[in-house]
Amino acid sequence: MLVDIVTIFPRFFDSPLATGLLGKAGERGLVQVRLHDLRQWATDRHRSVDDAPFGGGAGMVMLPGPWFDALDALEAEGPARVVLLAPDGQRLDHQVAQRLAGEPRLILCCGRYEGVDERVRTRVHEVLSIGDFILAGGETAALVVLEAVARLVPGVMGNAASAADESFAAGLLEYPQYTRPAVYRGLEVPAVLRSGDHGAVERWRREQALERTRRLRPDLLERAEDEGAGEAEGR
Ligand code: JA5
Repeated sequence: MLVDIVTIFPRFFDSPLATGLLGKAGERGLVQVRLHDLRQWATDRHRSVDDAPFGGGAGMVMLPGPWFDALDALEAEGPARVVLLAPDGQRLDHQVAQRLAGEPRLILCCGRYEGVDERVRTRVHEVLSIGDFILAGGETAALVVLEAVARLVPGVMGNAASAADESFAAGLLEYPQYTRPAVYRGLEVPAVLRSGDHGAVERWRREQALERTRRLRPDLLERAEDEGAGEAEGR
């Protein structure tokens, strides 16, 4: 997968792209990320990418020109799914991440200031949000999208992660995890996990995942039911 990121802060992505899963995916050529400074498509001698809003009001709005020229240049290289990060977008979830992971190429557009000129939206295929809060710009949201998507690209992660993904895709939270020591400051690891009875461990984990989901995220269970993932409840 190829991911083009357009931003006025390309260096924002340096450390995350060099680290951990994204670093390894880049090294292995499974997820290639190219960073583009929006200012390279600015046209005045100050390389401006923003101006005051028509109608007045606080702050600045990103100019349409640099965005249209950036997308003209990048799309001339070939087809890509163009995504704008903004608080009014579709909420990112596992299903959206899976859909994007199947795309051969994404262009992630990161706004700053008070946002981008509305006309830029005529050039994007979809708008995504990572939650109901305001950020200083789209970069953090783009990074969240990138990490959620990259780990679903075939070959980026091993089988253990795939199994956990299936659990989330089925609409359940993960079961509780423990490692050594068996007793830490008086806090005990549940006996079943040390019993050696793999069937009992399996049943306990499923029950815990279900109980935890019911208690903390009942909305996930309702959705799993709607989608016919009833086997999660033993049906
Ligand atoms: C703010 C100029 O999904 C949460 C998001 C908040 C936020 C995003 S995405 N983009 C911007 C922005 O501010 O461009």
